[in-house]
Amino acid sequence: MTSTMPQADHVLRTDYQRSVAEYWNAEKDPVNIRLGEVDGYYHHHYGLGDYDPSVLEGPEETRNQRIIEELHRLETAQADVLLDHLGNIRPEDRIMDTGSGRGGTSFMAHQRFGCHVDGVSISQQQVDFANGQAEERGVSDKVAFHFRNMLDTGFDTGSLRASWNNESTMYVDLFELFSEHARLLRHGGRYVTITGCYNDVTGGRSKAVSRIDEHYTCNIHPRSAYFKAMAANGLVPINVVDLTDQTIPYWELRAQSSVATGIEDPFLTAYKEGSFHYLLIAADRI
Ligand code: GPP
Ligand code: MG
Repeated sequence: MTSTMPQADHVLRTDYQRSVAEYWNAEKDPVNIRLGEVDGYYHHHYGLGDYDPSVLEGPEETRNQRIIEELHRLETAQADVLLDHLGNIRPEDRIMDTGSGRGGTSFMAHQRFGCHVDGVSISQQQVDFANGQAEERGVSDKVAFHFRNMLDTGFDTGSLRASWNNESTMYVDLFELFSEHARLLRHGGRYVTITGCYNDVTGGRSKAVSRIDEHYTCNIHPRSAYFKAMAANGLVPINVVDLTDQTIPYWELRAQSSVATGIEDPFLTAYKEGSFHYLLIAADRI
């Protein structure tokens, strides 16, 4: 047995968590790597805003690259919207990215606020990749990634000014998740999530939403679950923004790209039929 085994057993507590970790440890999808290579910010979330239609025109030899750069610009715009909702963060504050992927949002947060950022992920591969990026950027004293479970991070109670999940809540129980965020945040601290959730009003999980779950091995929650779990854990929403209309162009462009993965149609169907929303929720810890 290697010395890392007991730690892995501690972080990955269920067969489900182990299968999610396995998925992300193996993931090398061009839609994420090629986009990240554009400027070194590697994202694991989708995009926001209108795309420039001229990327689809012009010389055929550079068309793919133009689309990749445009998709990346929209993904970066999404992270900026999330950071816009974190409130007034000062350089001496500590903030946390739970489900930090390859680190894109964490590095943008550090660049914007100059504060200490910790990221946690159950994928050792992602943690190692993101820490390598921190070294390369010369910010490893301020931005650090940890092989930890977002439901039990081990960080100090009341230590954070802000925390967020950028498209990672669909892997966990929301009551357990918000209990941990509430523990980590100090009074008045801000929590933000951008997530895909299904629409209670149209009924249960639609076929398109089920296909998304199947694709990522995740479990998309209903919209109502977010507010119940926040209310139960002292997190009081201050902003709820329906970003659905703003993310549809990203999926339309992605569907026409060389890096499409096959999940574009279910997203477009789910959003357009109204069974699914792309939602931002910002909440204060009371
Ligand atoms: C992955 O981003 C995001 C998720 C797995 C969460 C699912 C999100 C919902 C809104 C339901 P990614 O950038 O790794 O995905 P892809 O490889 O498809 O670009
Ligand atoms: Mg992606």
